[in-house]
This record gives sequence, C-alpha cells and structure tokens, in this order.
Amino acid sequence: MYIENELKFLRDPKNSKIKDIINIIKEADIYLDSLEKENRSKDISIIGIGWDSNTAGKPGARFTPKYLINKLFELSLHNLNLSKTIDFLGFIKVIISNKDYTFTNIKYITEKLLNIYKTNIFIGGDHSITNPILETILKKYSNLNLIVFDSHFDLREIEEGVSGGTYLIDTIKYSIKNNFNLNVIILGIKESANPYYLFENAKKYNVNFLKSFDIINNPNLAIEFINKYINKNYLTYISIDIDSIDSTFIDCVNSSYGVNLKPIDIINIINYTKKNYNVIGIDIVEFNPLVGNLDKSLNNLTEILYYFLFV
Ligand SMILES: [Mn+2]
Repeated sequence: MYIENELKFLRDPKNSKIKDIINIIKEADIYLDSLEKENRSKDISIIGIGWDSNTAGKPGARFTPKYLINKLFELSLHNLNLSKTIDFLGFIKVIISNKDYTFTNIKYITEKLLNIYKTNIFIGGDHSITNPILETILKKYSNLNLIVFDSHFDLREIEEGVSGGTYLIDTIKYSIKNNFNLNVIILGIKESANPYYLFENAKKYNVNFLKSFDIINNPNLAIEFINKYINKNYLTYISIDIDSIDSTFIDCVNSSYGVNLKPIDIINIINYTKKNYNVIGIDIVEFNPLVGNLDKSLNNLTEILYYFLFV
C-alpha cells in the first residue's frame, strides 16, 4: 500500500484512544427521550454549551467545547477495563445573543440529564451557564453543595448589561426566594480581582471562601476547608472557572491574574471530593481559545478532565 486515506505517522494498532470507549451519541434528543421513558440510569454524560454572549470581555469561549472534546478524544487510554460508561451527547443548542432561548434549553436538557446520569459534565461557555444548570439541580433536590474554583466571587451587582460576574448572586437569590439551600465554597479568590464590597457580599450571603495564596502555600488547606464546610447530606456540584489557574499553565482566558492555582492542585482537590462526596455534576467555564497559547492551555485543561474521568 503506497497511498493511505489519512496522513499517519504512527501505526500502532494497540494505541487505544479515549474516543474508542466513549459512546458518541448521534441522535441525542431521541436517545435521551428513550432512556427517560424506560427509566434507565447511566453513569456519565459529557455535553458542550458554546454560550459566551454574557461575557463582558472578549467572546470566544463558545469554541471551547469543540476544542476540548477533540483533544480529549485523542488522548491514550491507560486502562481498557473501565467500569463506567461515558456518553458524549454533543452540544446544547444555543442561539448567540438570545439568552432566554438558550437558558431555557440548558434547563430543559439538564433536567433530563439529572433523571438519567449519575454524573454530568458541562463544557462551557462563559460562567453564566452555571446559573441555569444550578437552578435546575436546586429545583430537583432543594439542597446542594457548590464548590467553585474561581479568582472572583461573581457576586457583582451591575446596573445594566450582562456579565459572567453575576451568575452566583443570581443563583443565591433564586435559592433564597425558593427556600432552597445552596451551600457555597469558593476556592482561589484573588484580592486583586475583587473590589472590597464583594468580600462584604460574601459575608452577607454566607459564602465560604479560601484565597488563592492560602491554597498555594498549603494545598491540604483546601481539603480541610471542604471537609469543614461541606454538608454531607447534600449532593455536590463543582464549577471550574479557568481564571483560577496559574497563567503559566493556562492563559487562554479573558481575565488572567498571574500567580494562581496549579492544575495538579485542582486535580487533587477534585479527586478527593469525587471519592469522598457525591458529585453529580461539574462544569468547565471561561476558557477562551481565541486568546493566549492554545496548545499549552488546552493540554493542561484536558489533563484536568482526563483525571476526573479516568483516574
Ligand atoms: Mn472568574
């Protein structure tokens, strides 16, 4: 054979890749409907949400799901005996600049996913997508632990326009209004990223937080903090804002704050939480492939997702 269909540099038939064990679902709407109807339960879903119309910075996070999925699929699989099944469902339909349509869609799909999957992985998008996901989870379970990796509180009170910096205050207000219990733990707060009144808002709304430098100086502190403040009777959701990661590792982000958490710290904290508490969902938000060094940043981000799924 002198000509091949594909350009190949490595011919290793045993080079098993992630995409070989993930179920790539073609007709996800029909698939989810039939699973729901038959009351079937499944392990893990992965779904993209390419929404970035709420960013005050440079748009681009809408492209993250595609890049991240492609990168993940090409990684090697170190263990063929996976006990869990993973479905990649595709991308939630978004209409850029139509927030009502898009958020209604996110809620509609999230509700279905909660009925079927034990763990759901949402790949954003800007941080505003976390709001419709959390509102749907709270509506179903009433109580929830939320662990956030973020340089920001996202408790801003803006006068006009849209911003990713308000998702948490919006969700907390929704939770209070409906008598739900949202127990918030933020890891990675940077002083230089938050005006004084947000520290006051954190206090006012009982948001427990650890500063970035405290975790950098003592990574075990984050685990002690989680054990202290988590409610063991609640399910847990994790939200990873990429701006909590040191720019040496990931700089594909609109608002970068230099010295910050290392990917290995985040991997260890997530792994501990996953093993000790009931994590029903996780999102990755605010990664922007249109700024920074994409190759480097994507490698580091994919590692976090790989270790959450396979190790
Ligand atoms: Mn942030």
